[in-house]
Amino acid sequence: MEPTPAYRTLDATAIRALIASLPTIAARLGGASAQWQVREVSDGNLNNVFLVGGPSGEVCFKQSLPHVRVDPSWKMPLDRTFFEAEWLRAIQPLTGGLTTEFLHYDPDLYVLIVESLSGHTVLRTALMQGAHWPGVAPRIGMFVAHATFGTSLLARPFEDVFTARRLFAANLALTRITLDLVLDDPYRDHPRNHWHDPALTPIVLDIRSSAATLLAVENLRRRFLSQPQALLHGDLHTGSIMSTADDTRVIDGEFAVYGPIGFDCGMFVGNLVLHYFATPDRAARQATLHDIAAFWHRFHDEFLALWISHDTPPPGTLHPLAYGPAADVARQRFMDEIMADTIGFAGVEIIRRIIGYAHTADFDTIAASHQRATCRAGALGFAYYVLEHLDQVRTMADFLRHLAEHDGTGLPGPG
Ligand code: SR1
Ligand code: MG
Repeated sequence: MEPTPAYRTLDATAIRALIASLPTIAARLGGASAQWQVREVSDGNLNNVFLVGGPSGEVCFKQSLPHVRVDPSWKMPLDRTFFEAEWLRAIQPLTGGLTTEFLHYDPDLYVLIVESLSGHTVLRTALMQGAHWPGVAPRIGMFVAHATFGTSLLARPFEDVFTARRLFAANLALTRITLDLVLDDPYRDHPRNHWHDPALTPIVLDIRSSAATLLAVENLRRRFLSQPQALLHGDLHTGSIMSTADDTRVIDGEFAVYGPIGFDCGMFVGNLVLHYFATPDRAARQATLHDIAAFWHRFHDEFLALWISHDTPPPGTLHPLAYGPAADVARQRFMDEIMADTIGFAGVEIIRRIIGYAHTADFDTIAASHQRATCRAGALGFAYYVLEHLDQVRTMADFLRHLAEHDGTGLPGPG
């Protein structure tokens, strides 16, 4: 897709001028536009992001670039802010205060303006700084339960769901990125892949020659493309979450697409596992195990509660669907399917963050390079084990038990 004639990448002066033309947002900032501070905070791989502040308030200003921000030679269509705006409009009414407030979208400039969260910290950064906020993981469980249940056929007439599926099915460029970077490239030679230490190479070669692992990945790839269960965030890593101890927001929904619910759960769990292996002490690792369990239980219980309350007819009325014991079994099967997907997608997320294109900063806190390599090898080996033994890692309890037992970090034990 070529930029429209009106498109140009905006600098601080142009950002002030654009916001000055939007009375509601200008009023939110207060004062005269010349006074507004424009601060670039671009952090992700794809877009320009600025915080624009005036005497009375601040907003977050995001603009798509015609290329990947961190690699201008990788050309990209601009429509990702459109999909992020549509995702926000779809999930905000469902998820209460767990995301950012939508303020404005400009379809010519591909600009999205949302509430600023400058008092919050990116969750990955907070975790790397040693913060432990036990409320965050269950809040993300609530977020995923409400966002996915509320956009699924379980909650909505098929006409609404099919219309939304058609809209988000056009998010081709970012869905292609997910397919390539998460589900394809790490399992073959590709120039985008890289890893930091040659000590990881034997594990990479083992992964690529393990029939069970490749079959598991192929199955996940098929499920990602062919199970449009609900509207996904599509990139729910710890860099897509901003938090304080008491307030957590999911941001950056530009990868939104209909897909299997376990994809979002697996992205979040996979990133907590990366943090687990990068964590310098056993008490902190224990806390991460609790976070993963707390996320999963809150997601599971909330999703089921929403479903049961939606299916329960008011007293004295007839309900069009079968319910009773058969409905309980059907619900349990669906939850088990989400759990299996969660485990599988967590595995591929861990692998791609260590040997694929887009790594994460979690391991950068470990000073010694040999120890960084050992910790990365621990995470990679764990994900490989999970994918190769999905028949034995069938529940989140299995997953957590294997994680706790997986002693591949090379870090000192207690005492
Ligand atoms: C080229 S985009 C690379 C990665 O950054 C995004 O946040 C997604 O995780 C994507 O896979
Ligand atoms: Mg992002």
